[in-house]
Amino acid sequence: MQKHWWHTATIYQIYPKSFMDADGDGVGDLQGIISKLDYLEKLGITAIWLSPVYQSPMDDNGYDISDYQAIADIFGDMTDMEELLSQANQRGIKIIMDLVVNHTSDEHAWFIEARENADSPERDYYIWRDEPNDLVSTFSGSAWEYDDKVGQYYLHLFGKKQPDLNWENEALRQKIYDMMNFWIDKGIGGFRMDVIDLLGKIPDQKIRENGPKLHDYLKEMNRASFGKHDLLTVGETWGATPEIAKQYSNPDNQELSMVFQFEHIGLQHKPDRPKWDYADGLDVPALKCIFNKWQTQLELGQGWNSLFWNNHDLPRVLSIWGDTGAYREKSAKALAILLHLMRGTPYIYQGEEIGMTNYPFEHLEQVEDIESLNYAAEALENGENIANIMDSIRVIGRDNARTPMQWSAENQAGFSSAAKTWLPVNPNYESINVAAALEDKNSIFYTYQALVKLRKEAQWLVDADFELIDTEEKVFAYKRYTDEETYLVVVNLSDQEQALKLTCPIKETIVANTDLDEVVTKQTLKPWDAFCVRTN
Ligand code: ISL
Repeated sequence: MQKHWWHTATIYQIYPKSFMDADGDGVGDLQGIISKLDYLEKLGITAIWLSPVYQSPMDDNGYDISDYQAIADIFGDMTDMEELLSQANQRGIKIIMDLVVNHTSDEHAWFIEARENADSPERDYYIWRDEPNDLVSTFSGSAWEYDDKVGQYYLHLFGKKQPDLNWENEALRQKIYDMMNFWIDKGIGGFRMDVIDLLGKIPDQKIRENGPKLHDYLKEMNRASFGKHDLLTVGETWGATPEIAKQYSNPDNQELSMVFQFEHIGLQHKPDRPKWDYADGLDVPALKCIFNKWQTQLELGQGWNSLFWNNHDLPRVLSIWGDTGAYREKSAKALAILLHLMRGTPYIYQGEEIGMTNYPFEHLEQVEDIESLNYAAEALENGENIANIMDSIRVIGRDNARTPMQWSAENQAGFSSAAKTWLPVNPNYESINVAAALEDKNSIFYTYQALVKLRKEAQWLVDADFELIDTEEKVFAYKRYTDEETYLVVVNLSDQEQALKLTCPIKETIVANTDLDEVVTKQTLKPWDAFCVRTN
């Protein structure tokens, strides 16, 4: 198998509005990110996945792009972007840009032209129909919006201000590849591809994900842009199975480096229910089955996994699956150890490395996220009571991940000098913040730092096979083994003691959040105990 830099990389996701505000307007910006590169270098990450910083009316915080080759004023300008690239590269950190090409903003010049001029090439860049069908938007309501000027409906699988692009149009595809090359020429490290599995949609047949031409488009994109460079490409694919993930990530297919699969995230809500109908607690046996399937079915050389608990659309993992009370630090380390020692490329979402938690949202007025707001409006219309709606938003809403990064115990958590930030700072910032984490040698930060370093140095993390070990229900244990070495990872995913039979002698401790001698003597795991050892 050809080795790439991303096989041993850990990626750090930045949500620009919430990372660091340098100009004091209450919103994060590029200069803010630049000012924190030393911190990221200390963490050791190889690349930053930068959520969109392009020009945008910010209806969906930048996932609604009005110019792919310009920077949003709130974040800075192209000079700041170039400075970020060069300052990051000097520290050995690559920048992965977010590629949002399922849709644009309705304020993109293409859409404006498409609406105004029936004869323009741009008209066919979007998807117009005389009559809507019953496709619904991910952000509630019909996926079709009537346009007065055109006298037809356009498709929007997300917000009304996010019209879907028509990938059947060859000229449009070429424009996208040109735009990708513009960024590649600037020296970026790759692309994270927003809802990439929707590109092959056939709205008339109500096919959204995994349409028949999807992989042809990706092969074409690969040939026309990143294929000639050693870049990381990761597709967001909610509908991927291991079989589908191999189609994307098998090197022979020349499509993408890897995809984000969301099967484990599906455990956050009740089966076959909308995400708002969240599940109580973590179904550990189901989680084991899912990771076992992905780890064993994406064989080395035939596909590659990405590993994540968090992103900007998800609740904070500690709040939904970990412990935010007495075991906050321990459960954060346990979850990190579980994830980072599997095969794949791990992703850390800003604040995860210090154990940030959900925000205690109480009123709808505190909510900014379009998905949550549209859901609330629809649910209220259907007679749902506001307390239940707020309960769902508090547990699973996207703003939980988007409150400002907590840098210190100072005003606004050191994120901004503004009196009011775009989303409020979590009241727990006085104890949960970067400054405190850096001072404490036992903090979550240093466990992440150790895992990132291990990922860079330990070849077995790439090569070794994975085998799930049968244990107590709430214990997640697996082996990673090569011909020469065997590693054992054991994680207690509960706040109860668990019995453990450790039969092999321990040759070396790789990482642990607990006193291993005690575990061995008592053959018992304390709440949230986690470790990795080499057993031969
Ligand atoms: O989290 C989700 C599942 O209910 C959705 O909110 C989310 O829209 C979906 O995961 C797709 O996400 C991506 O595309 C959206 C954007 O709002 C998300 O932030 C982005 O990650 C539209 O561009």
